[in-house]
Amino acid sequence: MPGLELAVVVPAFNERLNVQPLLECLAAALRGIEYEVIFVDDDSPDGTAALVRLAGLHDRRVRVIQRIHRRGLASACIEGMLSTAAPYIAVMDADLQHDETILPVMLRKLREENLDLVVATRNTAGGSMGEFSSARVRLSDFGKRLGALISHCDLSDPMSGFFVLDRRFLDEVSHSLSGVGFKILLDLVASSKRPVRFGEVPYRFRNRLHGASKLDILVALEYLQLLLDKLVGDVVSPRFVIFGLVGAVGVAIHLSILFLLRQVEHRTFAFSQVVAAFVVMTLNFFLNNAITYRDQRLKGRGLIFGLASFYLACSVGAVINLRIALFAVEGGVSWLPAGFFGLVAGSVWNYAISGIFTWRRKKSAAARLYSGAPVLEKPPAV
Ligand SMILES: Nc1nc2c(ncn2[C@@H]2O[C@H](COP(=O)(O)OP(=O)(O)O)[C@@H](O)[C@H]2O)c(=O)[nH]1
Ligand SMILES: [Mg+2]
Repeated sequence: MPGLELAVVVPAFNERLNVQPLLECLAAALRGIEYEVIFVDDDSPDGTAALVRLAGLHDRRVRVIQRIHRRGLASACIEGMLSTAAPYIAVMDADLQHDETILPVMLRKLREENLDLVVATRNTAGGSMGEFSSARVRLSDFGKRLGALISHCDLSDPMSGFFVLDRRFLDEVSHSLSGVGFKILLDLVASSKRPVRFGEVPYRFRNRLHGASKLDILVALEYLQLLLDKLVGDVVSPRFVIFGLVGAVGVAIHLSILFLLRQVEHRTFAFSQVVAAFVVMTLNFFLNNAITYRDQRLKGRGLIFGLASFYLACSVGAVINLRIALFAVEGGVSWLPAGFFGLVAGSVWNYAISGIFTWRRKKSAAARLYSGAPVLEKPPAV
């Protein structure tokens, strides 16, 4: 029996209606190729995972990785790619927007030209952007230019989510991947320490038949996070940079409220300072929950506990800020750098403590199950 040649990794969120049509399209397009299809589902409420498992009962080439308490397109693709033994790996969307009939062409090109990667591109001659709004095309062009800067790779469609790669290339870059946001292709090429050998195959981007796009404004922020990680990720965590930016907005708002209450309302300094601090802590909490910790966003009761722990963490942070600044001033440092040191120390504290208590990762069911189990000295014999 010929061995497995190609794995098709399909990130999916609420794509129930597209599962069966996609499997049929792949079966027709990949006739003669030994392949498997791996859906990576983030616990879609519409039951996508259960449906894929049902399909897997009748077709052993089909399986699903169901991730609980997780979200993210790029990280889903990475986990799918790492889960297969196939020497060639394709990534494509579940929504039938990617034209599966060009997969054999891409695979042949990858093999015959000994490439790392073949990308299906939407905007070279012969390809098309489908019915995208002009604003979205402009945004995509802007992102593309930024992406080219960090990836040192002249892809004509670096935002494409449809490509085939050689497993050896994946192994080369897997430890450097950021796994943030929507742009897995950019992540892959920007993680390479050497020029990537790539090819391109144009295709016509189809319109969605079922389900809705998951792209929203926060995806743009995640893209920024990916760029940050690729630029400064070795030095400082991009999450900390975003936390710091949210904090900087907070400082500006704090000073504005203080000014308003003191100068316009003529309130006492202590009152104004306390009101400003509470408004800003609350605002920062919700901004961090929506942006910085988007992947671990707190909801419902968790939101209330989270807010309370954030108030507590930031109050201690404020004391540390003040102590350090005063200490520096007493040591002869002038007030501006002293204030800055205090602010940085307070922010590092807030970031560290809120990361541990406010947005602590939920323990997965598996982790809870195994937490009491003895640690194996040696891997079990297979
Ligand atoms: N596992 C997983 N898949 C996702 C997530 N967000 C989007 N997807 C899937 O990724 C693919 C592309 O998303 P889509 O919303 O169609 O993006 P668009 O084509 O750029 O509008 C689709 O197959 C989605 O179901 C996610 O958070 N987790
Ligand atoms: Mg889509």
